[in-house]
Amino acid sequence: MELRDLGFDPWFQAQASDLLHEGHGLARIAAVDRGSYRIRNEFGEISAELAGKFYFQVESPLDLPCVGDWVTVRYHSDDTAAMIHGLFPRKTFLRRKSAGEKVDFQMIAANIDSAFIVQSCHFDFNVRRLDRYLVMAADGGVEPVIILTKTDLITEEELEQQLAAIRSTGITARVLALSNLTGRGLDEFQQLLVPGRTYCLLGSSGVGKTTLINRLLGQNALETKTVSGTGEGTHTTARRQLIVLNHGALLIDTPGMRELGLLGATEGVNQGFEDVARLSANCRYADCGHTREPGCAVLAAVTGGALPEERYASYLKLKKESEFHELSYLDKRKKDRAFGRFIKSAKKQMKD
Ligand SMILES: Nc1nc2c(ncn2[C@@H]2O[C@H](COP(=O)(O)OP(=O)(O)OP(=O)(O)O)[C@@H](O)[C@H]2O)c(=O)[nH]1
Ligand SMILES: [Mg+2]
Ligand SMILES: [Zn+2]
Repeated sequence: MELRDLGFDPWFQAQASDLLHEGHGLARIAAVDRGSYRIRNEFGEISAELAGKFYFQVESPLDLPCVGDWVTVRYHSDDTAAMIHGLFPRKTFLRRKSAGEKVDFQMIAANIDSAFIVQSCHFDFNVRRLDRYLVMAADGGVEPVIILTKTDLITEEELEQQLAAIRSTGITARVLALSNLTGRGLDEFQQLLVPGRTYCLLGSSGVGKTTLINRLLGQNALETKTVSGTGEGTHTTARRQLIVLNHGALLIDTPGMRELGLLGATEGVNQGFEDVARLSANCRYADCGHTREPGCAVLAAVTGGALPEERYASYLKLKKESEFHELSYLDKRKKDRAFGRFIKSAKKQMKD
């Protein structure tokens, strides 16, 4: 296997001369487990740790390597372990607001070509939540594909209704319905996967993300768990993990997300709502908030029926949350300073 097969394309190649020091190698983060890492290179997967001096460059948790990242490493112990020295810039990323009140981002995965936003047709289906994931993907420059699982548990009519519900909101992402049980849609899914490209599975717990990967691996390589009757999943997948499929596509499995909070930049909101963004080009005022301004083309579209009211409502809700996030950015800086103090004391400990 070559680095190119792991996704090291010309974009990363172009940065390598600046980052790669004599005696160092290149590897991709395959998993993160409480400060220790698994990295993947041409030869396989090994353990790695952050080099002490790495901490000197870290200003926020986002500067730490996450699954999918490319790093420079120095090998030791006969190349069975490594120290991570440098982090490549991220071509794309998936991040979310950390759980709880504090506004801060958490990296989910980096350098993803396509995100599979997975919802189960059964219990889990929710268009508003889909929107949130779509904004998350847009925010990080990742192409989204919607995957509806467990079609075996609903009728064809119900499935048609769900597909129609997605289309009627103006979502333009590709949608694929499948069943891990009957195998419906699996061929089509497999055809989406291109060797050397990286995919990330996102979605609630219990929707069948890991089962889908197991179907592709052709064995029960990864652990899954039966969900309770209400569809309420217990978290089975504990960590994010990069898996190399036989035919060469790279897939990242993630633990289900319980809560999907704020997703980020207003820009992301606009990208998730291209229909609203397009309409707003005709608003009288360039900074129109689309709530009560005279000459607002978005409001006119709602009144005229061209823009569904629910779609408008979820746009407003997301926008509000996003603005809240931006206001809270100063708070975040404060937190980053606290994090800086933590790093400083870690450095001090290393010197002692
Ligand atoms: N009926 C049916 N059950 C499925 C399907 N796909 C997965 N399941 C079942 O759903 C349960 C949960 O599947 P997992 O693959 O563990 O779900 P997950 O999304 O990986 O969950 P987390 O790892 O907790 O995020 C298992 O019992 C699977 O057998 C499907 O298409 N149809
Ligand atoms: Mg799982
Ligand atoms: Zn407007």
